[in-house]
This record gives sequence, C-alpha cells and structure tokens, in this order.
Amino acid sequence: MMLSGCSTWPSDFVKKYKDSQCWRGETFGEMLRERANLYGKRIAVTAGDHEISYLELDHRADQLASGLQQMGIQKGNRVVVQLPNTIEFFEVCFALFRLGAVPVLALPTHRYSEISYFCGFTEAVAYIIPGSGAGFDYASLATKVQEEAASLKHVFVTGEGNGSGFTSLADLYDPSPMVEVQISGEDVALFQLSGGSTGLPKFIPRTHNDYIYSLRMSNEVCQMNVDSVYLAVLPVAHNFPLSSPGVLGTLYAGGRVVLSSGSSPDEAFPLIEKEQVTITAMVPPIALIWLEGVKTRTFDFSSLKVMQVGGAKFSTEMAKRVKPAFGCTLQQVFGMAEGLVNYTRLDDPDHLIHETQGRPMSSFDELRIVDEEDQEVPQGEAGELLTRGPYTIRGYYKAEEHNARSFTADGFYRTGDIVRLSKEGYIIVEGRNKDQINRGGEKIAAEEVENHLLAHPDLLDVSIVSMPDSFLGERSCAFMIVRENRPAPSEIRRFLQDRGLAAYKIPDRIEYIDQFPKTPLGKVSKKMLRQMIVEKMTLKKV
Ligand code: OOB
Repeated sequence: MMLSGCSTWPSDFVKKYKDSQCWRGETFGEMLRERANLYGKRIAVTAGDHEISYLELDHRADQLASGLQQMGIQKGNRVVVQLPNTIEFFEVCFALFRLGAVPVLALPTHRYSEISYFCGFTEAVAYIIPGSGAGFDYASLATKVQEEAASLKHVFVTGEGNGSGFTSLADLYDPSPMVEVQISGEDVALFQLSGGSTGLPKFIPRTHNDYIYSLRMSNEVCQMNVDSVYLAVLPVAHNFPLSSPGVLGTLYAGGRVVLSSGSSPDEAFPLIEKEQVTITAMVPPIALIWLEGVKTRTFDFSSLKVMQVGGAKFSTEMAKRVKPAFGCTLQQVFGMAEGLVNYTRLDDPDHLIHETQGRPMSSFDELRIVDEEDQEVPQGEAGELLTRGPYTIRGYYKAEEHNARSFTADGFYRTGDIVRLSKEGYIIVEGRNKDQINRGGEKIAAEEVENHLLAHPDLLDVSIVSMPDSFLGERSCAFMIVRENRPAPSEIRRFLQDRGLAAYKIPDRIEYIDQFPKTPLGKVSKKMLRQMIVEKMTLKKV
C-alpha cells in the first residue's frame, strides 16, 4: 500500500518494471539482514575510531526499531532525521526502514525555517538530532520546532547523556524483539528533498523497489564489490552520497563505508591513505580544493580507483586535471533526487569523461529533450530534459498542483535542465530553465528566499538570480526595490538568519534597483537581471 499523498506508477509500468526484474520486492530491512548473514563480522561502516560490523549494524537496527516501536513509532509515520556523517545515521535509517516509518532526510545545514516546514508539512511524529559537539545547537532548534509542530511527539538526540532534556537515542536500544511489520517493495522507504524552484521545498517519496534498483544499477556501473571502500565526504543524507552508489550502494555490495565529517584535504587525504579508499564522491568546488591541495601534500592515493564529481557542472578544464593529479578515473555524475542518474562509464574514452555528464544508468530510463512547446528537438540540439523510468518518481508528496506542472500527462518528470546529446548519446548539461541557483551543488529555490525577503518591512519587491563564480560555479544575487529606507546588506542577511534560513540560501550579493527589467509580457526578466550583474562584475574587473 502506497503512503497516502504519494503518486505511484501506472499498473502497466508496475508490471513492466516487475517483469523485467528491475523491481524485485527487496526491502532495506531485509537487505541489511541478508548482508549480515553473508558478511557477518566484516566492517560495514568506519567513523573515526568507531566501527561497526554488518552483524552489529543489523542487531543495533533491530534494537533501535524495537525501542522506537515502544515509543509508538509506526509504519507510515514520518520522522525527520537530521544527522551528520555518523554510525547513528545508519542505525536510525535501518531501524525506521524495518518499522516502515519514513525518514525525511534533512541536511545538517538546514535550520528552523526548513525543519519547521518539514515537520509541519509531513506531520512528522519525531525529529532526530545530533547531541552536543555537532557545531550547532540542534536542541534549541528542536525546542522551537516542537512548540509549533502539533504532530511532533518526540525529539531524540544521539550521544549518551546528551544534557538537552530530550530523550537520548542511546536509551532506546532494546534487545527484546520488535513486533514484526510487513513491508513491501512498493512501500515508501524514505523522503528525499527536492532542490526546488518554487516557494517551498518538495518531498520526494522513494520506494524500496525503486531505490534499491538504483543502487543495483549504480553498483554495476561503478563496479562496486566487497572490496570497495567508499569515502563519504558529502553529507550522507543527500541523494548523491547516499545512493549513487554512495553509502547504501556500498552496503548493498558488501563493501565498507568510511565516514568523514568534512571534505577538506586535511581530513580526507589521510583517510584515503589509511583506510585504502577505492571510491569517493564530491561536488565541483571540493574537487577544485582537492586539485589544489594535492600539490602541497604527499599521500598515497594508489588505492583510489574512482573519483565521482557531480551535483553541478564540472568544467572540462578541471575534469582533465583529475587523473594526472590523483591517478584515478574521473566519473562525472549528473543526477537528481527525483530519480534519474547519469554516469560516465569507467572505461569510457577520455573525451567523454572530460566533456560530458554521462548517460543514464538504466536501459529502462526514457529521455526526451524538448523545446518550449514540448516538441522533441533535433538530435544534438539543446532543450529541456524530460525523463521517466523505474526509479524516477511520478509525483511529489502531497503536491497535486505542482505535480501537474512538473510532470507531463504521460508521467515524464520535467527536470528543468537544459541539455543536449553528444553523437555518442551522452548528456551535456548546458544550463537550466528552472528558477534555481546551483551554488556549488547546493540548490537554492529563488522564490523561497524571495518570499522570506518580502516579509521585510523596508522591501517593496525582490528578485534573486545566479551570478557566475569561478569557485562555486554560481552564487546568488538579490536585486531589491526598497520602500523608503534602504536596509544595509548586513541587516538583510541578519534578517534572513533570524528567520532561520539555512546559511547557503542567504544571498551572496545584494543590489538595489529602482525597477526590474521586464519581459514583453510584463514579467520580471531574470535573464536581464543576470546580464546586469555580469556586466557590473566585468566592469569592476577592468
Ligand atoms: C543531485 O541531486 P539534486 O536533487 O540535489 O539536484 C539535481 C539537479 C539537477 O537537476 C541539475 O540541475 C543539477 O542538480 N546537477 C547537475 C549535475 N548533477 C546535478 N548539473 C550539471 N552537472 C551535473 N553533473 O545533485 C545529484 C543526485 C544524485 C547524483 C548526483 C547528483
């Protein structure tokens, strides 16, 4: 039974994906049990001095599931999980998978504005946060959120004796068995969050069937096996490090996950050498830092076979530098939390690895590249990418109106990405037609931030656009029309911070303007605003 509010695939597609063995009815709970039987005492996850074997992870997930069940957490309940790269993240997720409760995977950088919305909209019954030492006071955030979210019955905190007044997750582990819950492959396993382009983030329901299929295909493309050692430098809640093939793909393959709390060369390079890492994944700005960092540091990178770069466009110039610097294969990854993932293949010729963002991982992925009238463009020309397939959602959670715009009548997801196909059929990302800023892989929905700014009494109107940046690819620039007083940029930033907006969404630059340039139809021309800021930046350089 599908969770209410989630669209599912039409029955002919369900049949097709089942008949072709894409969907095998596997669930995450069973997957871990099977891996524990197969790999027993082999280490599943390493985090600093801590490590956990497959067997222990299986037991710990069972014990936590039992404890959470006694707290009333049931199948179908949503639970907002905001944990950094720690072993608890895995115990929590697998416990929830076994209960059929749905983790809503928040990022560690999300703040009050995002978390209160996640809890409220999904009617979450619990919110799980890290204890002290996480570099941010999540307990205070949770207190504020709990005051307002009527559905939220529990806040659980990792770490023993957490001192926050909330229940310690550590106290919940209970060796008495849980009451078995029937979970099917068609059930929703988790909610990913969309990068968004409208006012509020959307929730992406991923089923056991479709997510596990994406792991299997990713593992095949990335040649994952029991000897794979995956280094997680990105926050594991994000779809890329979680599933492409990421930490879950690694566990599916029986390999070992190594968690890093940060992505800097000083943290990551020693780990690669010490843990004999074979594969890791990052966004382009981290790749740039690594390419610089490797010049002045000597580490043994010989174990590293694959460096995945994705989440935002990686330039050809940078792509060419990866192999000479690290002696490993670069893999470009163009994916989305909604589903579709494209990879360059490990044995592809250099020009495809350097110049393209790969091709779909599954032969069941259907792609259409269309013009503004939804007509397919001639081969090689740029257009918007639409896609449908066995691991691409058919709709966001409880978002009927938005779904009507984001999906075609025949179920293709409108990615908002402008792409073209190379003659080999590989995708080259050219840009986007969604109102979003891609800040080094972190996605900002312009409208979401604009709405916050419109609450400022001195602002009459605002419009947020991207501006080019050599390090992050893009940064955000807010154009503002003020009423009488002109608030200083520092005040604007403080205003957004006080509203609890995640720091990466706070505009990098603020420009005051008397009126917005308009399109012939009278809409604000973001294209012209982007040109204006580029011109201003170029003038300054001269
Ligand atoms: C990944 O997922 P999201 O949901 O954070 O963002 C998806 C969007 C895409 O629609 C595209 O606009 C952009 O991020 N993007 C890229 C890209 N990879 C993602 N744009 C250009 N080049 C690339 N290589 O970002 C994501 C999910 C799974 C695997 C990898 C990335």
